[in-house]
Amino acid sequence: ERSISTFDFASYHTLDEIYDWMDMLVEDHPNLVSKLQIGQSYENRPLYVLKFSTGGSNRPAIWLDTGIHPREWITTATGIWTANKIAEEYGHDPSVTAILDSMDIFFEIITNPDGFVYTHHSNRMWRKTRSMNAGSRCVGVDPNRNWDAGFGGAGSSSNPCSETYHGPHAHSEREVKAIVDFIHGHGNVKSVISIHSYSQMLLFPYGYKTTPADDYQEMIELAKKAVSDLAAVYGTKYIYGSVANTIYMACGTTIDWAYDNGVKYSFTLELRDTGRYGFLLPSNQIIPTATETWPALLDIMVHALEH
Ligand code: ING
Ligand code: ZN
Repeated sequence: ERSISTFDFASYHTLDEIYDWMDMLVEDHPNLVSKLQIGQSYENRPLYVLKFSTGGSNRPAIWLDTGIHPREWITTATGIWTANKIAEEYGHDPSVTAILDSMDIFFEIITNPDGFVYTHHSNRMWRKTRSMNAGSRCVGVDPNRNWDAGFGGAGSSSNPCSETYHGPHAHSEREVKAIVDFIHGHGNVKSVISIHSYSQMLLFPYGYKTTPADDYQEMIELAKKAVSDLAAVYGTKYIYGSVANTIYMACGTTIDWAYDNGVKYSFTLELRDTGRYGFLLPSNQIIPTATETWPALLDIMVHALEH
């Protein structure tokens, strides 16, 4: 019998297993969770988003995504645990309850399904989409360099064979365009949290320039609180700051596009670890990683609720 109670949150799963889990979550929480399709991938897979909502119409919303870079398996696994946690805690945890009493949460767990499948059967280290590049034998575009925010600049490549290839034009990738259209169409998204791994960082705009964002002070204070609450769980240390000043210049990223399009609280988390296992984080770290990340996510979501 299919049941959420037998789903193993401590293991990495295939695309089909995760799609089945999504349906189970919806079945178990029909008044809270629904599944939307916001588009199709290059290889025509559905792009599903879990919607957590207690009603209203076009409530202010929080967007979360995991797995935009498919080799970052810990992000997808953390996304599954976190979505389940949100569903379980509504009506119990006061912060989750307050958030969902006036906001909606949209969660894209498998943001790059073609790449995710590719990491399972061909190349575990795949980062990009799986689209064909005209005039090149190399496949794929970096979906975190494809956004219309400083598109094509420093920290992205015009070479289709590069891991950071920005693509032929902004939003060329269906997986990116689907989110752009969704967020624009929604019009009331207050926070975007785009989850990557690895390096244990909490990052915010900008990546395409080193000048501080207008809301720099507010973001740095929120980030400081979030990493401190994360560290309080198991002592895991995160650093925080703007992308350009903390990790490197990066143009065409999700959070810069979101911020420049009116989403004030736009953050990226880079989950465990700092390089010992890197993208191949052992599955016995899934639940600890998700557990410590949870208070940081709540801090950002509560802040978006209160501001
Ligand atoms: N790191 C991110 C990357 O795309 C990042 C870091 C996140 C840069 C958000 C800019 C904005 O390079 C990984 N590991 O993907
Ligand atoms: Zn990434």
